Amino acid sequence: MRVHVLHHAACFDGAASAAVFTAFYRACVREDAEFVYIPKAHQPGDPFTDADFDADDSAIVDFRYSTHPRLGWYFDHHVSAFQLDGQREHFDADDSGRRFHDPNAPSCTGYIATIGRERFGWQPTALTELLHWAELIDTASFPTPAMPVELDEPALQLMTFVEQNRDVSRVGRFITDLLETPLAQLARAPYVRDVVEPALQTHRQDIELMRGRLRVEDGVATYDLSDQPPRSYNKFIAYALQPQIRYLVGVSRGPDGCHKLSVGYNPWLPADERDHDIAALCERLGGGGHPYVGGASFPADAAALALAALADTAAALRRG
Ligand SMILES: [Mn+2]
Repeated sequence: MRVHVLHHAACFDGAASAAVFTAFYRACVREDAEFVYIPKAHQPGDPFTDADFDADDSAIVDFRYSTHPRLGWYFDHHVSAFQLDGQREHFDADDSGRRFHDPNAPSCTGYIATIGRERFGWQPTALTELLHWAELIDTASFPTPAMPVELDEPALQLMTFVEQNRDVSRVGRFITDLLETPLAQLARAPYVRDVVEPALQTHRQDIELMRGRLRVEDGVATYDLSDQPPRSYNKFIAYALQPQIRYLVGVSRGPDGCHKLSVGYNPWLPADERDHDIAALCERLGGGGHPYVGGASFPADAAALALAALADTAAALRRG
């Protein structure tokens, strides 16, 4: 009895969802099932293939829906779960009792545990630590800005492993280990260190780079990293360096080479003290987002445009 588990790739909640689904399935459906984990990344159109569903049973967790006739189980909490024509209607018409979607669930990992408890009488008591961290990480509700930057907690090192690992052959083993090994012990495993150590080294260099570039004026911090090679940065570094700032605006080059304007309201300040709609500020620039965080993208050869947008946005935020 083989079960394919299709899960969001390179995301801690995706890996933890696959692990918790496995424990749920063994407890409530079939104890002797064997699991194959298949990471899925976003792409335009239908990201799934027939081979994804070529098993005795299948599940999609923390990722987009599929109308594939062989889909068994579905658990997701993304607003963007139903992107193709007819998918939402297909989901709504399903009466198997095996497909679940709640855009208000803080993490998909926690959502699987909740459905397991409420609908199937499952008690995921052995998974308390994993459930706690998956929820904290996916909602980014860290008690301090230092926590997601120092990355000292074993769970945050495992998050770093999931985000940076490029070797698909390690994924299945990692998900199995998440179920069977205390997080502190798994964070010390040699195959985890092989990925985490170089990532932490780059991250420490990023912290020093940001320390040198960050400018604060009237509670608004800005940075210009447009001269750096394309890559992604830990989005909390500036808040850890300057915890009192109200807004953060910066330009960097994303992994695709484009200039990326990032705008945010300090998530550690009270939500009701925000006096700008960041989504609206970014929409003026052809971007978008949420009231408290957003961004806009500019072509790889348009650094000047991106830096002008940075200056304009910072000036608007300073006017308060
Ligand atoms: Mn998620």
